[in-house]
Amino acid sequence: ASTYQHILTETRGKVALVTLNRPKALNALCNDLFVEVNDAMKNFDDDENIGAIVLTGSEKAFAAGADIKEMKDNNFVDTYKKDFLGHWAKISDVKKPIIAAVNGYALGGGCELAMSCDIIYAGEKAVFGQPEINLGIIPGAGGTQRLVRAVGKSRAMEMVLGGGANLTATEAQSLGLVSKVVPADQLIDEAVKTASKIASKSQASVQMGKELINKSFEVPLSAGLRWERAYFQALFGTADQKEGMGAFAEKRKPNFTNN
Ligand code: CO8
Repeated sequence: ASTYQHILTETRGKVALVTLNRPKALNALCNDLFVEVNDAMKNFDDDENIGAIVLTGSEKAFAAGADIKEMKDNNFVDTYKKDFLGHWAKISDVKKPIIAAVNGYALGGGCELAMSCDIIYAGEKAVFGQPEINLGIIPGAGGTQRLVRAVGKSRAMEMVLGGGANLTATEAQSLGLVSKVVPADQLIDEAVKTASKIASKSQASVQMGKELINKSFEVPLSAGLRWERAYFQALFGTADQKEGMGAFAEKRKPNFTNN
């Protein structure tokens, strides 16, 4: 039971489900909506009973971008001084894994929001695009950075500079942006299934794995490898490592307790 205006939240076992819910505007990401997403993510990140998060929208739209009507009269000085939409980056501070379950349009900020998550699953009719150039602007939350890493330079240039060349779900999968495509009505269940599996592991190892994979985009290989080894070694200080390896040796399933 949430008190949010633009999103819905629920839990399914150890998985939290956050649903963007501004159907009349195709989940356009107005400022207040993003404040609510950040708040929900922070609460679930702090909740010891939750191990992974699924972020989704509606069957028609994951999100059709930042709210154009809300920002159309903004001027430079204000957007700069107030760091307009800077708080969108907070989603990257979430330590628990987030799976984006994308049905329908993921355009502009919607595509960028999906790319800020850790895993993307798509419904068969999902559409990914960066149409900002058609509005006289450019992507502002990863469309020129994360998209290139996911789909390569040539396609990213076509999408960002031409404002078209949208990716279908299967194209997005073949390029590596998306890891699974499923029928629209099965998408959330499929994402929750994967999230549940992740949530059954030891949280410290899951969170370190997420942090390190994200770090691979930021630091030189030698630094990333050194960081990885240090975390790997650190995990021998956890009870869950003893449990995991002990269970293997005893031929039983591990029962992780996050200690
Ligand atoms: N913002 C505000 N309202 C929107 C948006 C949007 N992005 N997208 C759709 N809506 C509204 C429409 O205005 C319409 O409202 P109304 O009924 O009051 O007229 C309602 O949603 C339904 O939309 P349509 O009638 O257009 O539905 P269609 O099925 O005909 O078309 C489309 C669907 C193709 C998705 C179409 O709505 C569209 O092109 N939307 C805009 C897509 C777009 O340009 N997105 C990029 C926005 S810019 C951006 O995201 C920048 C991110 C920067 C992040 C910076 C961080 C620092």
